[in-house]
Amino acid sequence: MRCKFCESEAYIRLHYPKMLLCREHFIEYFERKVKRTIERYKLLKPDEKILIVISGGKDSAVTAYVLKKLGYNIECLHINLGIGKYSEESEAYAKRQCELIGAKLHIVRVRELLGAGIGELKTRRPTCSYCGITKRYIFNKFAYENGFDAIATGHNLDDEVSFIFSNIMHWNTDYLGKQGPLLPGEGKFVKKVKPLYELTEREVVYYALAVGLEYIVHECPHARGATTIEYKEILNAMEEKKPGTKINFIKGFLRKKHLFERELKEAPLGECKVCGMPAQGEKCSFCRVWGLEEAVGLKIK
Ligand code: Q46
Ligand code: ZN
Ligand code: ZN
Repeated sequence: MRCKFCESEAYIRLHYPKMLLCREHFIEYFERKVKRTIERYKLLKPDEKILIVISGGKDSAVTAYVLKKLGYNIECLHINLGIGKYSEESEAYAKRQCELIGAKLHIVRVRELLGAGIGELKTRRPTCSYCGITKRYIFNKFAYENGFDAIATGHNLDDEVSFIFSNIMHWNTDYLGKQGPLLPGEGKFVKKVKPLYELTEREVVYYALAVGLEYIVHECPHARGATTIEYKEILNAMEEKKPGTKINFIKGFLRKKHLFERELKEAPLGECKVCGMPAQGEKCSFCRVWGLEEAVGLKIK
């Protein structure tokens, strides 16, 4: 079967819009879509310094690859979580990806920084909960201390739709008012953007393969992704029956987002007495979880 635009063999069949594309034309389509997402939601300005948190997975690698190709000023950060072999492998992939992309890579290792890896800390919190707190703190503080204007993450359309869908199914609507492709910066919180917001997971996988990006396929041993995967499967079945379901769902959500904004429960933020970053109590959740009495420094030496 032939590409819609040339005589070459088709590389991918897109369902919405419906068309067959060869490898070259798919790459072009994908990059144009990222560019349009950035413009439509006013995510980035051409002169901004952007940090991309590279996990070793496909989404962050593709984000870095495309932003670099579109001419943005990017640098990458990999956070080694200290989860045995999984983290070793992730770091190796992150290094290889940044070599291929031609981007500068910074590495922060949780065990070196905090004395223990994720999963080894004695706390009542579930592992993924303090892992999330740790990652968000490190990438925000790293970006803040080193003068980055924005943090770009690899969230794709499927991640966004399944997140919103599952939260609505449980009427966990507290934070939906903050969801979207752009979270503006505020005080010591650096702006966060999602350039792959309108691209499906399938398109991201095909793009990674098309440009030769290798990525980790093993899951973190702490992952309990079953429910997310179930929601993604349900949404994929709906998409198959009615192409365009996902993108229309997300666009409708953005139009109605204001309905959830008044539910945002945001206590005014003070400053953490240990590290000076925004905090709801005396200490920020990161310093609390890790029992810190002294701030960790993330400034590049
Ligand atoms: S939160 Fe949990 Fe992930 Fe951290 S402990 Fe692993 S699964 S890496 S996305
Ligand atoms: Zn073609
Ligand atoms: Zn703190």
